[in-house]
Amino acid sequence: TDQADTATYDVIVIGAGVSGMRQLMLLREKNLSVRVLEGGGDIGGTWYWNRYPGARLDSESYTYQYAFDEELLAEWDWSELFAGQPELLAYFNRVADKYDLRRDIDFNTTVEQLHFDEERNLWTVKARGGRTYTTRFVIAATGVLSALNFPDIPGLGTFEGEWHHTGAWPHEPVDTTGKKVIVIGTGATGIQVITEVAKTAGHLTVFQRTPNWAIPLRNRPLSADDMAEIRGTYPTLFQHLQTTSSGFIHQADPTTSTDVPRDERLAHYEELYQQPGFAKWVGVYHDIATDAEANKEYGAFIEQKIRERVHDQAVADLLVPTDHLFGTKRVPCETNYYETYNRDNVRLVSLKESPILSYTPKGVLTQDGEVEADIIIIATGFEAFTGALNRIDIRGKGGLSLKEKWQFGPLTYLGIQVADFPNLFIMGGPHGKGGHGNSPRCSEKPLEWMADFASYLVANDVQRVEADPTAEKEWSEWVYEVASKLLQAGANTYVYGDNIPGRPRAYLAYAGTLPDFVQKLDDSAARGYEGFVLTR
Ligand code: NA7
Repeated sequence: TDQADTATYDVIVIGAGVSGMRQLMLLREKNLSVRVLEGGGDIGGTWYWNRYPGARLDSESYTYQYAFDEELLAEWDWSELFAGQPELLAYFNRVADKYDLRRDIDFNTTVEQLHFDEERNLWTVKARGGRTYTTRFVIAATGVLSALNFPDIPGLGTFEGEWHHTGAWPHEPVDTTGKKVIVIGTGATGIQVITEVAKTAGHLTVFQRTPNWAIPLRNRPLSADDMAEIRGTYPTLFQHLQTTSSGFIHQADPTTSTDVPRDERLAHYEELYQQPGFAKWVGVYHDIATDAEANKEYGAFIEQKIRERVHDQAVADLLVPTDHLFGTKRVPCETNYYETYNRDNVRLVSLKESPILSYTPKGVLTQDGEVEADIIIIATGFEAFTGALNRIDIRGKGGLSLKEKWQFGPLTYLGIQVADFPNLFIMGGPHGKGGHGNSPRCSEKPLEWMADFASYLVANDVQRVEADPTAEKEWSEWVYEVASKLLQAGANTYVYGDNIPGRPRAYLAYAGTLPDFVQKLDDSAARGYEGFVLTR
């Protein structure tokens, strides 16, 4: 039965994750009428859905929190340098409670349709189950890694055991103790879940399509003294994080590797290897990201580390990446991941040598035979950047579908608007910086900018705002051009969409820096929202 929400909102925000929650607060401050629609049963987005064992930050916890509320910053203690999912969800719940966010959010409300009414300049939003809403503006805070990717393997319905995608993990704990478990996928998620499940499973089989360059997380508990020290940095920390390229605390080393003598270089790599988090990825000599030769030397160093940690060199051979250079795909952080393959109860199967043919009632059939399982864990990631939007039937002017418009790759202006889709804004999607990198830092300024813009549009009675097609063309071409110069252009990665067969290969992220991106938003606003066409 169709239920209509009879209000006409100024803004509907889709998604109550890390970005959507903050967007709601900011729009409230502007006294706009806002409703947030969320598919999940509660707030938290990524941290609501990804409850799998081992789910954890690879950003330092204190860099990942909201920066706007001094009281909250003073009160909240992080228990670990890299917080786990339960602590993160508790944090976002604390925020939602403090700001009474839930009163403006409809949960279990998965948006399926967004249709633009050209006569009235309003969007009609239809959720699963039939409930409809009317709004002037829509802000999609739908996340860049939220649309689940299921591998194209037949027969899942015939499997008699339990199966779970890591990105839609049940709320009740899944007991893997003593069980036969299969994990499919060895990305950042797979690596976390494999390490954790191996500790208790009776037997674990890991199906690996492509090995990744993983680096030690080096997590540790934070004491009261640690927190006091960290808190002392807050006044400047959050400003500083706006100056780094992706909102991480680590920054590329301006030194060129070849300017440093080889033994000094290698000693430096050893030092880096002992440091926590992305120091070993984001914080390396700058040319490791751009010069293939410099990169290969560093890759050889990491390879040696992997080989030292894995007893069986035939297994190590499978774990060392050969298809892509270090850091050209998202580098997973790990805690004893490589040592996991030294356990008697763990077996690594390379799908290159032994592809999966189907699921069966008892497990998974590969070319080399059947592997039985009580539980199958599907850690195959997401249809990144565009998936969450493409799964909604979005129709702009003349009934044009967004999915069709993007069939060869995304086209946007600033990653925020799409020509022919008036009054629709994207906060965290393709070709924008918000929502990617150290996500809360990258989205912070764009969300503030967006609230200012929405307020301006309402105050000035703007009926229609859309990306200027020329601005869209220039922005898209620029993004594609900048990306083509990175070493990353040589890797198959979700950043190019080609982790999923049949998806067009097109660069989906934003290749510039966070401060550059924020500057571009501010410049547009300062010039009366240049690049956007406003109709009163
Ligand atoms: P990723 O990084 O996309 O990893 C997915 C993994 O699943 C990766 O190892 C894939 O292999 C593998 N995969 C995907 N499709 C298949 C099929 N059909 N068969 C076998 N294996 C497959 O997703 P994650 O969830 O790990 O991480 C996503 C982000 O979330 C991450 O960056 C963190 O920021 C959090 P491939 O390498 O494509 O060959």
